[in-house]
Amino acid sequence: MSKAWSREEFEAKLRAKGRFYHIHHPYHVTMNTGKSTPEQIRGWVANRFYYQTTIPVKDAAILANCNERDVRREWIQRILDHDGYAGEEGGIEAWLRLAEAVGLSREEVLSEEHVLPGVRFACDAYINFARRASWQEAACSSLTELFAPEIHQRRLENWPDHYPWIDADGYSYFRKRLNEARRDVEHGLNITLDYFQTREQQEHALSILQFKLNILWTMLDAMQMAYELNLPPFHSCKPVHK
Ligand code: AHQ
Repeated sequence: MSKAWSREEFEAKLRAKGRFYHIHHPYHVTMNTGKSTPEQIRGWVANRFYYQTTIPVKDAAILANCNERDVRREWIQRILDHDGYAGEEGGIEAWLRLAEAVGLSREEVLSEEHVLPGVRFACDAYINFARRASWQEAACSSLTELFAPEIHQRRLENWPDHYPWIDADGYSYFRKRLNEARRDVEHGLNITLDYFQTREQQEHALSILQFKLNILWTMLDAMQMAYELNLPPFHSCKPVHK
């Protein structure tokens, strides 16, 4: 078996996976270059809401599997960041404000009526992975956030000019996430660099990160089919005669 990578080399290999990050997905490039229609933006916000609601459930699964108090006392912050607590509305509530800012109603987003099958399956795969995997493996899967600060920053820079019709109040989620992602990824990276020691374990960590990159990419594939290519689920099936 080949020699383990040094800590620096291992971190560099993890960061090199950024070339597969969903910032490079055509759907995201279209949004960030101002070419998305309001329907395509609304489709993305309504579907990504489902992803946001799965994050605290995923993080609770990690806590349930984690027997280390020092790790739990830091990891639990992620649940509070999304669900909120007395005096802090939380990310899910902020995402609902983004939804209203792009012209969706809270009810239709909360109803999940717009959530595409492919998006649901990808998000549910993330939760089920976190339930079944070791807490260290699940921590490693959150490392796509190594690349997240840039994606939030790009939206804050580009969307207001490209989409003047979006109420700027909706952007608070991206601003909030900038700092939270940086803090979270510091913790997740240290867990990963400490835990995956042998070359085989390090390669396994890279495949876990690829699995999560696949989740993010697949969500946008489903949205591209439905909202850009006009090939929503069952598009080829005979319409039901009312
Ligand atoms: O808003 C995002 C978020 O709260 C999280 C949690 C984290 C995880 O635990 O996997 N990943 C993540 C991400 C968020 N936003 C995505 C985006 O493109 O806005 C990026 C995504 C990630 O990089 O995994």
